[in-house]
Amino acid sequence: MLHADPERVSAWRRLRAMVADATPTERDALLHEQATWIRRSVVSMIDSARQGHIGGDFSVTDILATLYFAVLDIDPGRPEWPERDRYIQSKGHAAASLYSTLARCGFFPPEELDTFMAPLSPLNGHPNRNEIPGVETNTGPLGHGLPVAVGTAIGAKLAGRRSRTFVALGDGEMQEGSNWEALMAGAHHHLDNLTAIIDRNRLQQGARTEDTNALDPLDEKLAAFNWEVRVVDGHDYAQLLNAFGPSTTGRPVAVVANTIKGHGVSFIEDRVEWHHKVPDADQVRAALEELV
Ligand SMILES: Cc1ncc(C[n+]2csc(CCOP(=O)(O)OP(=O)(O)O)c2C)c(N)n1
Ligand SMILES: [Mg+2]
Repeated sequence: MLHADPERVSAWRRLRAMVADATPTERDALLHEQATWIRRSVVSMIDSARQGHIGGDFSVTDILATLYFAVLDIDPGRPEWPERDRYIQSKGHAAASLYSTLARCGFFPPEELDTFMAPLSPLNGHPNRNEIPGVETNTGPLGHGLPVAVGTAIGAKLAGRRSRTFVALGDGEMQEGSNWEALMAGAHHHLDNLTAIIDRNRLQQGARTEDTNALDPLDEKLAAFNWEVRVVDGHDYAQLLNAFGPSTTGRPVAVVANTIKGHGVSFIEDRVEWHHKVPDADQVRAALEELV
C-alpha cells in the first residue's frame, strides 16, 4: 500500500483554497494548469510503460481536475476519512489519468508514477483499491462502477452521512446492460447524493459509439430513467463546476460531458487508433510541446 506525501497534501490544500477564492478567469487558469500537469504526466507514464490508454485518459482529464481541485470533499492525507466524498472511475482503463490526479493531490508521492505498469508496481494498468490510497473500488471490467456507486450512495444514506458519490463512465461503457439496471435502482432509491458523469467522446475501442451500438438520444434515455440530466462541454471548467452542483430535484444527477477523445494533443484528438496506441519518441516530444 502506498502512503500520502505530506508536502503534496499541503500544496493541494493551498491550491484548493486558491481555487475557491479565485475569480472565474483565475480559477480556469488554475484548473487548466492541473489538467496540463496530469496530461503531461500521462504522456510520460505511457511512454515509459509502452502501454496505456491515452485517448480516454485525455478526455476525462478536465473532469478529474475539476473534481479533485474544486469539488470533492476529501482529505488526501486521510484517504479513509468516513465522511469523504467518493469518486469512482468506472472506465478503469484510463488509470494513468487517475493515478496522476491522485499523486498531484498527495495521496501518494508523484515519483511513484514512474513505476506505472512495471513488475510489482502498485500502479497496475487498472486501479486496485488494496494498493493505492484514494482508489475507492477496483475497476477495469466495464459496467461495474455505476452499480458500485449506487451501493455506495445507498450506504451513505443508511449511515446518515452527507458524503456524495461521483462516478465517471465511458460512453461505450454505457452499452453494458448492468449500467441500465443501476440507473433504474439509483432513481428508485432517490439517490440525490449520486452523480454519474458520462465521458461522451463518441469513440470506443475500434470504432465510433454510434456505429457500434448507438446511444443517442442519450440525454432523453437518462431522463426517461428518472435522472436529472445536465449536458455540458466536458472541457469547460465553469460548465463542469455547475454540473457537479447538488441535485435540485431529489433525483440522481447524470452529467453528459461532451468531450474529445485525446483532447489536448492535435494528432491524438478524435482518432480511433489512439484508444491505446503508444506514442513514439517524436510523438512524445510533439505531444509535450502542445501540452502547455
Ligand atoms: C467488460 C469489458 N469488455 C471489454 C473491455 C475492453 N475495453 C477496454 S476499454 C474499451 C472501450 C471503452 O470505450 P469507452 O467506454 O467509450 O471509453 P473511452 O472512450 O473513454 O476510452 C473496451 C472495449 C473491458 N475493459 N471490459
Ligand atoms: Mg468513449
